[in-house]
Amino acid sequence: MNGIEGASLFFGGGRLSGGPVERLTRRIGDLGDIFSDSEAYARLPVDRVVYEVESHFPVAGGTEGGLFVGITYIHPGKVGQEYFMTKGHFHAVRNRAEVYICIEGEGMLILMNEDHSRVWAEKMEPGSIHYINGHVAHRTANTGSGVLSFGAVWPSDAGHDYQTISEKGFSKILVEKDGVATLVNRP
Ligand code: S6P
Ligand code: ZN
Repeated sequence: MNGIEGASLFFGGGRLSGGPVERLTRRIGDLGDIFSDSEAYARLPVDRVVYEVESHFPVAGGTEGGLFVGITYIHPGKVGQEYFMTKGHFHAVRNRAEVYICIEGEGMLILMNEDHSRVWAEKMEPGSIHYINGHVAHRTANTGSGVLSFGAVWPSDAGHDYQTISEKGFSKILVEKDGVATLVNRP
């Protein structure tokens, strides 16, 4: 043995493999509280897949100093005029930052400050790298016609606060307006 080892994790062919990988699927039926147009939402099949996440957790959740890594795949689609998107969250430990690296597709990273007074977005395209400050809520939307996929790396003690978003939402939503992805005030 020469002491050289392969990586324990590998991303290729649109899939994370190698080390232990946890897979999560979010379907229309799981996302009732995030989309604004409830009539358009009710017309979609509850089992339609909106996004999938593959994550590798090398240490236990809550461990200080470790990192988690994941790949998110958002399918193309809209609920009314609002693009398919992730639930979105703050980190439970608010000062924990995160990095996203876009792999494939077209999308937007939607960000909101802690008192919900400001929402802004960054364009995601293959190769774009996004540093998400701690204290900032983040969600991603697929604005293209194919799958949007991106890698994420975040601290193992960050945790997720979904509750605040499910109760109050983001103060702006991303909709298609005259063919262009546009942030508008939440109706
Ligand atoms: C975790 C990181 C991503 C998201 C994933 C799904 O901190 O931000 O892996 O978990 O994009 O989004 P959500 O909002 O449903 O967790
Ligand atoms: Zn996060």
